[in-house]
Amino acid sequence: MSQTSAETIYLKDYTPFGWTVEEVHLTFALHPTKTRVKSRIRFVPNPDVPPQEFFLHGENLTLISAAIDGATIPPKITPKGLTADVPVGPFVWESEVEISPETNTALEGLYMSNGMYCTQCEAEGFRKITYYPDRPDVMSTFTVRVEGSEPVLLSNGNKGDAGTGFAEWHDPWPKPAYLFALVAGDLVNHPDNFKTQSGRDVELNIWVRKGDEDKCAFGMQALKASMTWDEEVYGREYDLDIFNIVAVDDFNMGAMENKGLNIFNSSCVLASPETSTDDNFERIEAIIAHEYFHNWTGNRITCRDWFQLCLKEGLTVYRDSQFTSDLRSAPVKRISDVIDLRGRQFREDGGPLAHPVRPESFVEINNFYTATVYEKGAEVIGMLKRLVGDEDYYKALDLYFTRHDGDAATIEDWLNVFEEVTGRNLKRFKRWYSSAGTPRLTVTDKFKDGRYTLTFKQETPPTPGQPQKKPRVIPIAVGLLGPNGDEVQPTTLLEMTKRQQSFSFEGLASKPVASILRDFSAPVVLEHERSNAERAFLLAHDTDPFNKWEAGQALRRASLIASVTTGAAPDTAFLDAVVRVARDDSLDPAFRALVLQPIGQDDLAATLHAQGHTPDPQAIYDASETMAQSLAQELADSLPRLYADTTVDGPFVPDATGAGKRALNGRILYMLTRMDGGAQARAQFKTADNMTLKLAALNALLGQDTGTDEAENFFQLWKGDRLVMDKWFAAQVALAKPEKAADVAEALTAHPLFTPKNPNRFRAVFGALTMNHAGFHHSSGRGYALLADWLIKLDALNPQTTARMCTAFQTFARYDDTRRSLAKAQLTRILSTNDLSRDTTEMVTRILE
Ligand code: 0A1
Ligand code: ZN
Repeated sequence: MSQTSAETIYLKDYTPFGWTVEEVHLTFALHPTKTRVKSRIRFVPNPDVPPQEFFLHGENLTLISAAIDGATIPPKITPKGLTADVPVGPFVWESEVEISPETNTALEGLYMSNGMYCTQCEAEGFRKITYYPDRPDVMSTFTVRVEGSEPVLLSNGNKGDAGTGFAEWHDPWPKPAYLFALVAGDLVNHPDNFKTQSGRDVELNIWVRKGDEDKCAFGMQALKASMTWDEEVYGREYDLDIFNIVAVDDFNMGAMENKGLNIFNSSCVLASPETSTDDNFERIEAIIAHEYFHNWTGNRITCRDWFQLCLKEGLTVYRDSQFTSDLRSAPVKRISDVIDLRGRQFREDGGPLAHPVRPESFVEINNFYTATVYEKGAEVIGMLKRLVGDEDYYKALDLYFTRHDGDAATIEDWLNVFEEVTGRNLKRFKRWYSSAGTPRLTVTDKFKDGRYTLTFKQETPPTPGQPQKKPRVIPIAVGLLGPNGDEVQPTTLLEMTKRQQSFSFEGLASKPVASILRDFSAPVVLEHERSNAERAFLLAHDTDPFNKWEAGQALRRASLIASVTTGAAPDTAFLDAVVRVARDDSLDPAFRALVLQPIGQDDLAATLHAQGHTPDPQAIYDASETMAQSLAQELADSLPRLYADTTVDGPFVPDATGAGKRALNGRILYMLTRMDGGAQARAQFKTADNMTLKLAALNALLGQDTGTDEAENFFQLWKGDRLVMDKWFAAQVALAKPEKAADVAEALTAHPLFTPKNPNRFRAVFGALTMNHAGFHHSSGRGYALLADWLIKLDALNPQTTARMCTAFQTFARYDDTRRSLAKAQLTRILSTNDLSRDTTEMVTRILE
């Protein structure tokens, strides 16, 4: 049976902790199964809070001793912590507990990864290390002594005493427990240093397992670039003498911003041209920046409670996307972000897991590290910046940093600084934080006597617990093009505040073509009936790169939907327009690659569903294949020339220019492989000296159901490299034909290198299966059953990753009766598993509701 006692936590129930914590002293005596943790904590009653029972969180701890002001006490142990009678005034709490890092497969708290000790405390992992008020609004300075035989012993803050078998660390900045970290192991470092804008020297290190030293240079460069960028753009300087990054192989998420000691999933920091693709490099750069930026947005100013998670995550994602735009190409970054937003966040917002950017309740907070909190949270900040303008945005941020430094803050605090700086009332805008669901924005237009009028209507479909929606403030960036393609109205921002609203442009000689929602100025679905000729016109002439790309997408989408619903052949307007873009050497290769990129099949299923159809995954797959084949045929004559043009001379440099050309190489090679039986891809596979080109070749072959020899060769070459092996596992499943995908995945689970204990490996196989849309949703139900089998196994080891992977089922209600009942049967089977975790129970329950 699943756990039924899980309690729901509500935002409205927030009450502060009754004490402040003035100092925390921790001593760790490390041992794989018997680590001892001693704590000494000074508590001072908070005069502003009515007296309350003294309660400390604690889970899976063996209490050895507890004392108050030096006198041993018998605390009362509860399933979630302990309570004790405490003095009326300040007191010193001491305790000693025993924990077992080696058997901690949940990867939360203190655990071991390949012989190395590491921690993950966000959101509520610290309570698995010692008894503590484990909540983000309790902040304190920490002094930590680590005792162990490992050569490297790390914790947060600055270095203190160290000697054989021990090291001490002191973090002078008060922090919540979720930012605590400890690492111990036989590690080697890639050192460097940084001088801050005020002239302070900071020691920088990336710590890795022996053998990975040659994969740190890029991460270090990204770290230094991030430190400089945050000084230049936000005026934020680093505040300790040392900044450490550690790479660990077993990690549930991407990385963690622990104060002065960031811990990274090794896949998000280790990079080399031979083993990493351009996408990997860009992601690593962004994640290093993201974690570093948290030092101010998350650490110096943290969250009052976990409902405010978007306060740090939305803002930090927004900041890291600004950083990538500045370092690379802003339009390419924007288009990629929107593809990701539609693929993950719109999907979440349109299904049973929809929740507001600031949720109002949760059972397990780990289930709310979502695309909505992160990516939509960042979009909301982007809209705010558009509405108030750059100057006021940075003024508001300065005020936020000065006023709230050292605080555990709320969304109200965040919006207040904007209201103060701009004099605006943001009450309506705040609905973006409280209302779930993606607004649909319909637009109609009218032209008369030189006046062009756009009328918008907004409507947000109901989401769980929110049947009715109030209108939101929607910033709509619009530009107008004249009949010859010239821009007659440069981008202007319309501020929509009502359910329905019209905006007019005067003095036009003829009816213009409107480019609406430029730069994707709001996270909405734009419904705009227009002719393919208009779309092709925009693809050719729009000066806004996002909308230029979007016009191509609209053409492609319309053609695919027609193919799926009526069996129509790919639309020639689309084929002609895309061929023109592909051949246009004046356009950025990265942009051309994005125009050539297929629309995700899950995204098409969502569109079909929204239009009232029942999506058939196999039909969507067939239409996508036909489209790809037609495009390859249309472009056939140019493919060899285009392919040759993607050659990048000289050694591999993971910058935007080279990456753009290689992205186009991947697209062209994919088409070429359809036409030449794989000859060029085989040649590229043999000669490629970097992973981007090698993997592009392997993918092109696997996509045509060939490449077995290359896959074997790849395996022999890279079987000693964990991260490259993840690519090998994933590629085979992702590119398998629908009817084979589940079999391929199942066979790979029997491979000696497969293990469910490593989240990266588990995700390589099952993440790839769930992203193989027609394979996962195959009418046999094999995809559903296989995933359910493994989720049940994984839940006993690692609830967090299990719960996260359950999201593959969140769209099940879109499909036909057969698929729906097959999926439902698997979800019900998962839910009836004995001792199912709270994490997974919550997710499956919400999906089934
Ligand atoms: N705060 C980190 C991500 C993170 C979140 C939760 C975790 O465990 C539940 C681990 C890491 C970030 O935004 O990068
Ligand atoms: Zn973050």
